[in-house]
Amino acid sequence: MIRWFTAGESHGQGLLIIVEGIPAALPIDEEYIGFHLGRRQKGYGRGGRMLIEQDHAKIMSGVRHGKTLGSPIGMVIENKDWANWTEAMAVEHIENPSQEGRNRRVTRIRPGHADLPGTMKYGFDDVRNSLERASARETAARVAAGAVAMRFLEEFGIKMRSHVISIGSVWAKSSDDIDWAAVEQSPVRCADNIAAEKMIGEIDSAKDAGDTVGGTVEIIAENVPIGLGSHVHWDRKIDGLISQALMSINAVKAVSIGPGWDVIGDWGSKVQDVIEPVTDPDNPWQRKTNRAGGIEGGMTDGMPVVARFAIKPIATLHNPLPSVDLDTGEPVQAHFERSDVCQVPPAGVIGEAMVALVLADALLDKFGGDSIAESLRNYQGYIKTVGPRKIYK
Ligand code: EPS
Repeated sequence: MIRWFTAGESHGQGLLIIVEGIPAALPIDEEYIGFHLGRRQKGYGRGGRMLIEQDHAKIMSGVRHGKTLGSPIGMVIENKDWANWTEAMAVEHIENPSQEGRNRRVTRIRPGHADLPGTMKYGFDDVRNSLERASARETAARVAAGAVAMRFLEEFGIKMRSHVISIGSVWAKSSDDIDWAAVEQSPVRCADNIAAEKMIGEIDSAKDAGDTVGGTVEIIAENVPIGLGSHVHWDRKIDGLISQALMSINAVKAVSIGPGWDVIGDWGSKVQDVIEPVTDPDNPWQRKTNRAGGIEGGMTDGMPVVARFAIKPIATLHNPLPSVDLDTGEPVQAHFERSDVCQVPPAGVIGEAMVALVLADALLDKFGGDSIAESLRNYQGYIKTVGPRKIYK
C-alpha cells in the first residue's frame, strides 16, 4: 500500500512530500524526479511564476546510495518566490501586519476558486488563508510523489503518457499512433501540429481579453497487467480510484475512462472491445479496439489504461468578474493576482502523476513485496498464469 502526503502553501517556504510504502531497492534520484517537475513547469499559457521557480525536489529521507530503503521517502521543494512573501506568509505572529501590496488582506472573493467556501468553512477573515493552499502550486508536490510512483511502475514495464486533446474550442485530430516525442516538444503538449497552432491562438485570444481558457487531457498507461483493482467492492474498483485521483486536480470538472461520453449513444455491439483469438499464449487477450479504456468491471483488462479529464478555465481573471467583498457583502471586482492563462498543458503531467500513484498502489495491493525483487517475483509468477486456462494452469 502506498500512502502519500503533501504540505505547503503557494507562497510559503516550500512544499513537503512524503511517499510511504515503496519497496526497498528501487533505483531513484533527484534528477529523475526533477525531469518530471521540469515537464510540469512548461506549457504555453503559463504565468510569471514559472519564470521564478526552477522546481527541484530534494530527497531528505528513504533513499541511500541511489536506492530506496523501504522507509518513507521525504522530499522538499523550495519556493523561490518565498523571498518576496516573507512578511505576508510569515510563520510567526506579526503584530499589526502591514496592509501594503502583498501583505494586504484579500477580501475580494474570486468566483470559481476556493475563496468563498474555504474562507467560510475555516472561519477566516482573510481569503489568502485559503487561497494559498488551494493554489495549483501544490501540484508540483504531486508530480514529485508521482515521479516516485512512475519510477516504480517502470520496473514492471509500465509507462505513463499524456497529451492535450482540446484547448478552448480546438480539438486535436484523434490518432492511434501518437508521436510522443512531438508531444514533449509541443508548447501545448499536443502532437497534432495544426491543432496545436490553433490552441496557441486560443490562449493568445484569452490572454488579450484578460480571460482564461480550459481544455481536455488524455492520460495513457501502457503495459498495465490484467487484474489490477477489483470488481468485488465499490472502493476497490480501479476506474473509481483513477477518477477520484484525477478529479482532485485543481479545476478538473469531468473525468472519463476511455472515450466516456463519446460512445454512450452507440449500441452495445459498437461499444464493447471484441477479444481476439489467442495466437500467442504469452501475449493473450488482445483487442483491436480499446473503448473500455483498459478497464472492465473495475479491473484493468490488459489493454492500455486510458483516462480523460476536462479542466475548466482558471478562476483568476486579469479582467476580473463582478463579485462581492468579504467584509461588506457589497459589489466589488474579484481579486486578481498573478496567474496562468491556461493550465491545460501542465495538467497532463499532473494527471500522469496521479494515475501513476493509483496504479502503483493497486500493483502493490496485488503483488505486495518489501523489496523490488520480491514484488517482481510475485508479478512474474502471476503473469505466467493469465493465459488460456488449458495452456496455463
Ligand atoms: C502554480 C503556481 C501559482 C499559479 C498557478 C499554478 O503561482 P502564483 O499564484 O504565484 O502565480 O501560477 O496556480 C493557479 C493557476 C491557481 O489558480 O491557483 C504552479 O506552480 O503551477
